[in-house]
Amino acid sequence: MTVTPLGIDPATVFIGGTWCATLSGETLDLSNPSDGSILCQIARGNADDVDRAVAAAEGAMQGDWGRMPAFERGRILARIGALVVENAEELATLEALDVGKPLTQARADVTALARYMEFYAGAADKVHGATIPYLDGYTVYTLRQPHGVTGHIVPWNYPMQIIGRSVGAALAMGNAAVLKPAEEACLTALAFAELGRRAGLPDGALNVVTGLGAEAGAALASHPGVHHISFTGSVSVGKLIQQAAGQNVVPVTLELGGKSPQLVFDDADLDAALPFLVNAGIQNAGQTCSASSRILVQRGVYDRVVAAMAERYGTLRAGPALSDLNVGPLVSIRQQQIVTEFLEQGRDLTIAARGQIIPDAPEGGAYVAPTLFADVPPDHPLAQDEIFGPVQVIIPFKDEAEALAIANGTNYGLVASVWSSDGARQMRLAKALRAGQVFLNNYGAGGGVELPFGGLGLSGHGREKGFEALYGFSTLKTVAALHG
Ligand code: TXE
Repeated sequence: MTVTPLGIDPATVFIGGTWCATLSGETLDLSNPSDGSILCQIARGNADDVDRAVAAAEGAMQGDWGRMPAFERGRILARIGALVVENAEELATLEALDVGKPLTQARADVTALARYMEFYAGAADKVHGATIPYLDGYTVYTLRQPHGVTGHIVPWNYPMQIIGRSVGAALAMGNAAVLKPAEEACLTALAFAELGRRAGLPDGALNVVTGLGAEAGAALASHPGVHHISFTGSVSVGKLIQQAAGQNVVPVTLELGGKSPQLVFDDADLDAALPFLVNAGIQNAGQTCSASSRILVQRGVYDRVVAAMAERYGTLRAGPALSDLNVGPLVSIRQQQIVTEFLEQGRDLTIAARGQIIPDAPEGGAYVAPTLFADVPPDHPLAQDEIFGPVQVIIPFKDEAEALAIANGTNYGLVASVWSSDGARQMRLAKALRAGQVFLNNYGAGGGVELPFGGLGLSGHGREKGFEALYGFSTLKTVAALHG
């Protein structure tokens, strides 16, 4: 099978508005995690290609793109959003094949990408500075301006969503973007660039260089012509990105995953909570930065919650992405190995339930049976480390203080949720939980593109999504005129 996203040769890169070969002509295999087959060859871009892409982006900033009125940028983003909707089924299929995501979940990602484009289309001309009252004889105001060339290093778990929130916001603010998608899943990044071209993005406003992290990614992160880096991925690479950006003293946005808890109190509406408890853990086979991998349950309802979650796990089926079961394969055999090693570390723990890999799942697929552990000590590696697979741990607690200590007892701080009918408790915990976002009696709030998103601690820093992202993708200039 050779896949051609929207008719594009996937072994090319997109630089200066043109699909072209890399300078080296080298390629990489892109594999299908559902069966281990090769989907196609992708370009193995390297530092030379990144150089060309950064130069093209700088050219766009000096040219039509840099001079374009904000409302025109918004119109182009709106056209991209419309094209995303027009090509929804092809985009969903590409994402499903490439990531291993069940088709229904891939379709939801297409919808999110379209929403990001709509949101940032509307926001493009609504970010402005302020006038500041000052000494007599002065007029002082601020200008919000783009950084210039922004680098976007994107992982494989939600390519479309992460491109939408990061590249969408950067373009809305008038930056010129260089996107380095993950080598495991990059087809929708290519499709996105093609839609941008068709929607009328000026040459160089968006450039895409596929390739390996240690080659194209590292070259982009350390490039002196890049003025802002946004990275979503592992903690270890996040640290490298921050160091590289530090060499050039440019700002970074890091979104590095988490170990996000849901706290279920005795007074919670369990019927409302139960679907969220499991879904937030197994969506995208648990390969979600905001996955809820820890379920903290108060003693009074503990047995009921464990039994109900176990029952749901018993119904989970893992199989090929296009058969659209609840769980797909992991993105790669490497990721399957990482998760399998975690499961090994849990061999002394209590397995409350496991889902099944369907019997006719292809041999070469990267499948892991969804696994639910109960009675897990809060300091166990499975309760501390990001697993990034369809694995959840349940931890009992006796009271609010203990729940809070356990919830805050990891080095991460991305998401937390509280299930309780006690309003005062909700408010106390919303303040005290160490997380970039806290959900009360829900988890994820449907993922709305309007909601700022980001973490604390090892989960990273900076905020993407919503209006907040536009501040991150811009710089503030103070202008003070002395006119007497
Ligand atoms: O991530 P990497 P991996 C976590 C998750 C997962 C683990 C490993 O726990 O099990 O990370 O995944 C690019 N300079 N998350 O190894 O390597 C790479 O090409 C510049 C959480 O796949 O961080 C890809 O585009 N770039 C996470 C991107 O970084 C480099 C999503 C992510 O890859 C680079 C993914 C380098 N030296 C993994 N090395 C989340 N927060 O959602 C790699 N890259």
